[in-house]
Amino acid sequence: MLTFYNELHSQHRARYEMFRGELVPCFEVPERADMVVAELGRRNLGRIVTPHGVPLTSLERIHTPRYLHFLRHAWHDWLALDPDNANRDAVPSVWPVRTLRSDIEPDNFTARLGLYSMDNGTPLTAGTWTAAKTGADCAVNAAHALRLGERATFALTRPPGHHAGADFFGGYCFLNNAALAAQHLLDDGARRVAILDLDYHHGNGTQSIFYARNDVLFVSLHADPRQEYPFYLGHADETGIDAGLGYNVNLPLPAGCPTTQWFTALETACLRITMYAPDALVVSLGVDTYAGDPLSHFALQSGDYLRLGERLAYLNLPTAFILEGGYAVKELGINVVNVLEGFET
Ligand code: SP5
Ligand code: ZN
Repeated sequence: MLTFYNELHSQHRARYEMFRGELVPCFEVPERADMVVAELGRRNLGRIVTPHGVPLTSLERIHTPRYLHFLRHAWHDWLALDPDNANRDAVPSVWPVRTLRSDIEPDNFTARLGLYSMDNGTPLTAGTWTAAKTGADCAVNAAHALRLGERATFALTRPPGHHAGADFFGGYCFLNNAALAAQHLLDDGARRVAILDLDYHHGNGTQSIFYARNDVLFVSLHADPRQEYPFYLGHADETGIDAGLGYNVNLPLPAGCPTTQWFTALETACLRITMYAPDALVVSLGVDTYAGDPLSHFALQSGDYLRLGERLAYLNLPTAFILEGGYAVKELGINVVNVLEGFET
């Protein structure tokens, strides 16, 4: 499987995230991607290449110009507040919730940080833009390679993307790599694209981006948002609006549910995708569904990821895999590469 690797991912290296009123070491660490590269090297799974840089106009197909402008300049603006900020990550602390206005962009950096984010657990660092942009390059290149005839491709990148919306970051995500890949496939001639989101957490960003559209089917298996992040989206009654009505499918599962229940929901998802008859598939591949994941409460074992890959191959679609979450760092490479290997065999 042709892999596009973001060699600059480690430029995004956040120190601490807020958890229960305390700063704890970040879960989303550079070692995650390193583990996947190492495992790909150990198994015989095809070439690993560096992506070509895509123009900002490709990112503007999904993200708003003012959000992209904010993200590109955020570190510079943060340093302008205080040179000592070079040793501190920028963490949001105030948000325009109900009754407050979000149509006026404040001058104040702290206020803009809140306007363009959804939580305080996603620090912005010196290299965040570089890492996220190169990751988006990987996703768009992975999509493009499908149009050039590859059966399947893999965007090996971090930070992840599926929580990022058109104009906000959060959930460790800054640019929505899966959405960028799907949009690129459409811009390149595909009529319909399905996105299957398998991360433990609901892909609120991806859902919101395509919610009123019928040229992208979004199907997600995730922990019930009543119990788990992102909390405020991902319920089963969210089925799309306007032209998009019927093209958003959420399959929330109780935290702690057995793996048989997860695979039953996967079957429902696969049948819905087959009915849609898309030209291509984008998989938001989070493996925080693993039993040993420190953030999550599903029970998949490493061997289950081989079975998952086999089921996805049976859909018989050109497929771009995009790495999302997964925080059991030691087993992350094995679990991710098991999906890819299961797909190829
Ligand atoms: C892409 C992705 O998987 N994002 C997940 C974002 C989750 N953010 C909330 C994390 C809450 C921290 N909980 C710590 C539990 C320690 N036992
Ligand atoms: Zn996740």
